[in-house]
Parts: sequence; C-alpha cells; structure tokens
Amino acid sequence: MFNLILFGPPGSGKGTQSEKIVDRFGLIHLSTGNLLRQEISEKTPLGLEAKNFMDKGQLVPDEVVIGMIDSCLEKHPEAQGFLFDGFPRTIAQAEALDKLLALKKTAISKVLALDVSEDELVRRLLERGKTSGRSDDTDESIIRKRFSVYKGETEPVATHYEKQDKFERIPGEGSVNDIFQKLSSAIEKKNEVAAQS
Ligand code: B4P
Repeated sequence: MFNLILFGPPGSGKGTQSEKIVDRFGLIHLSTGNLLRQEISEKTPLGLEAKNFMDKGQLVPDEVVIGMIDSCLEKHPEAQGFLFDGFPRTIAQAEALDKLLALKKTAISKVLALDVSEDELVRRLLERGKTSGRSDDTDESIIRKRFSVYKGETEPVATHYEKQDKFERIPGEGSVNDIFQKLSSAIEKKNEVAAQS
C-alpha cells in the first residue's frame, strides 16, 4: 500500500493537488475538510458542531475527525492506498493515524508539504472566498486566525514525520501543473506506486 499525506497551511493547494494525485495514482482521497463540509451541508449533529469551530478559524476536536477517518478507512478494505488531505492537523491526530494504519498492517509512506508564503495564501483564500460561499474564507481576520492555529498546532506534525524520515517539502507557488509534476516525481521516487495515466 502507498499512503500519502499532503501537508501544508490553509490555501496551500492541498485540495487542488489531491484531485490530480488520486486520479494519477489510484489512491482513495480522504479530505477531512470536505467530509466536514458535507456534514455541514446535510445539517447532521456532527456538522452543526463542526461549523461552530470552522467559522471561527479553529480546529474541530480531535476525536471528531479521528472518528471520521476511522470509519472511512473501514469503508475501503480493498484500497491500494490513501491520500490524506488536511489530516493529521495535530500531534494527537498523527499518533492516532499511525495506530489506525498499524492495525491494518500498513503505515504512512510519505508526507509531502506544500511551501507557500503567507501573502500568497491570504490572496488565494480571499479570492476563493468571493465564489466558494465558505464563511472561513471571506474574513481576513479569520484567515489569519487559521494561520496562527496552523503554526501552533499543525506545524509540530512536521517534526513527528521528520523523525520517521518521511517528510519532504515541495515549493507550492507557480502553476498548478508545475507543482503537480514536482509532487508526482516525489511520489514516483518512492517506487512503490505507479502512475495510472
Ligand atoms: P480544508 O478544507 O483542509 O482547507 P484549506 O486548508 O483551507 O485548503 P487547501 O490547502 O485544501 O487549499 P486549496 O487547494 O483548496 O480545511 C478547512 C477547515 O476545516 C479548517 O480550517 C478546520 O476548521 C477544519 N478541518 C479540516 N481538517 C481538520 C482536521 N484534521 N482537524 C481539525 N479541523 C479540521 O486551495 C486554496 C485556493 O488556492 C483555491 O481557490 C485554489 O483554486 C487556489 N490555488 C491552488 N493552487 C494554486 C496555485 N498553484 N496558484 C494559484 N492559486 C492556487
């Protein structure tokens, strides 16, 4: 199995690149952001709870997102690999993911982190906010709050995987296709997964 984490700050292009990576490499895409927005649009109790956190630029509690990922892993016993997009975002989530994968006799193969400057991130998110209807993208103070949460709670996850020698940074500015080529090369270097197209 090839299990990839696409890592990076809000707006770094994780969602954009994930769509292309799963297409090329035949992985199952697990985006906690998308799963949470789906719960919100269906007005489930989980979605209503999550919305309170997301609208303020805060992280949704660990037990909620870990539970979501656990049930998604269970739904795909035949998967040849997973792409985790926007997860893990805390050390507790990373430790839980390592344990869930160990129970399935597998592990994270690689963590690729998109590097983008804060000015570019703010520009992208405000631009997306004009059309996406996402309340967490329209207010610059909420966007800045998301960056401070990222620095405090999510960046330490990089060290967790650096210690396992699985972490690699990829420049995340430039055209979507150029960035995709760099990500694809890094994936192919691992030699465990073949491009399907
Ligand atoms: P996410 O849905 O994960 O979204 P994101 O971090 O905002 O964006 P992403 O990096 O995927 O950017 P995208 O490709 O869309 O999280 C949203 C919220 O959900 C979090 O703040 C949190 O509250 C909650 N949440 C999610 N996971 C959680 C977890 N594990 N634990 C707790 N809470 C969790 O790109 C952004 C924009 O840039 C797009 O408009 C795109 O078109 C543009 N873009 C992309 N690449 C570009 C490029 N190369 N050049 C120019 N523009 C580009």
